[in-house]
Amino acid sequence: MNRLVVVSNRVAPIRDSKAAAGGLAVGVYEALREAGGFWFGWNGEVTKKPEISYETLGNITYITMGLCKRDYDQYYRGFSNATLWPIFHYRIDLARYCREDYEGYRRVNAMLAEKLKPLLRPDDIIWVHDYHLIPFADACRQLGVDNRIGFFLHIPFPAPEILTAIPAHRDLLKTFSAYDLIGFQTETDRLAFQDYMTREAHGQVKPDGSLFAYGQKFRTGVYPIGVMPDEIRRMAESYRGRRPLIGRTTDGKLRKTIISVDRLDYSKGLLERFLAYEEFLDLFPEHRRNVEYVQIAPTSRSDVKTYQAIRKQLETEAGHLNGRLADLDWTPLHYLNKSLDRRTLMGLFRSANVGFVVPLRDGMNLVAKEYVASQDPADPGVLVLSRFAGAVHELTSALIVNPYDCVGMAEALDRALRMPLAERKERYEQQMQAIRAADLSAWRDNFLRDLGAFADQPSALREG
Ligand code: ADQ
Repeated sequence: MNRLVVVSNRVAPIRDSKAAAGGLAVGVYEALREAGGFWFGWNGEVTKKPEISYETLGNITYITMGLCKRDYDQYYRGFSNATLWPIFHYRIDLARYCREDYEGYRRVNAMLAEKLKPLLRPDDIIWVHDYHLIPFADACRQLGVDNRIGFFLHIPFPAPEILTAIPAHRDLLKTFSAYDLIGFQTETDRLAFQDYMTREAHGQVKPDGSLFAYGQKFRTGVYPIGVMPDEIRRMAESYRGRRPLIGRTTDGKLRKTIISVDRLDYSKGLLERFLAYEEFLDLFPEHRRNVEYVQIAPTSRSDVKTYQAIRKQLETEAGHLNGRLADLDWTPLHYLNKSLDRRTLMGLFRSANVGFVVPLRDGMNLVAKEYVASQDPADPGVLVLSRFAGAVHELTSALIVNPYDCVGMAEALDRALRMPLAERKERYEQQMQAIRAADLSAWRDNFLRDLGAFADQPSALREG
């Protein structure tokens, strides 16, 4: 078995997969735990003297380093999160571009490639993750690295009309051709990428489905990231008996609950959902006092300006909603800016009647899958899901809503809360089938299988 080398922006040694927050970390960890290898990237620290450090836990070695302030500002806070993130989520209005940031982004990718190169063996397979590291393979190739290198994009890939708003799009997109395989969450994302390569870069789709552009042949594929449904269910079940306090009335009865869990990010549509919930309480006043909505949203990227602005808006709307509607014994909205451990989170999902997952744009959205996988099959809750989450391609029997349609979302909440048990069960079973068919192991195995298909002739295949 070839050794697996994973490269991702942020690397934090995982001591317990149950404690690891989120899909990327858990997925990569599981892949590495089986194959053995190392995980390479930034340790999350900003330091004057970035030094490499090594830590081995089981058969995974974590090789990490800090970033100096300038690199952090230009590569991470600047081009990755103030240019690429908004544009890839269709928010040109929030994007900021400056040449120095782009140069810093390229420079940090080159620096990381230089640090990685001496650690590589010829038959290592390199798997690079996400938008921070698009030019990473190109930087490796320039240093003579001939290993197989695959890339997986966790976020959406935008239509070329949006993408070309990045002044450096030509230089950036060319670097994709240094990969052997590029993976996307959905076919929509893959087609948008192919569209750019054929229309903007004058590339061709070969009869075998691969792309030829910039003098290179490379493959693309769709690998929807999944969850580990059995583990989630076990975690959720083990929470039983310690039912969360939310939803309890003063006379001990349980109110119905709606739950949302997201990083505090403008792409997640948090403001839109607060407004829709208020609309729901106005349109259907019979639900007042009988329902509570819990939004858990730990702050993220709080030193990027747009994130500070959205946080303020949410605080204002949450205060307004509760101020207008709450009573001594009823708080309609619980808004928590904190992280919870996964077991508690899965327990909360299981106890909530509705999972309200309505991002404005999302690569996949694992919370949607986690919510469904946490449910009690005998009495499952209802998933209300945005048509703009990648997960909608698989979870077709959720209640699908348009997050820009406030009244439509309010009506969906009403419908979800009233849905009869038989219908809830039927929808739940269909969603579980999809979740099992594309679980986390399938994501990892299919991607690595396809990347491994280049084993016999790595460089020959790469030249058209
Ligand atoms: P994210 O944008 O972070 O991921 P998501 O897919 O929902 O979005 O994953 C978030 C993960 O963090 C989930 O596993 C969730 O349970 C966990 N999480 C969120 N809030 C939490 C909290 N308060 N406490 C503890 N855990 C919390 C990016 C892309 C997505 C894509 C994933 C994986 O933006 O579209 O699905 O990567 O590819």
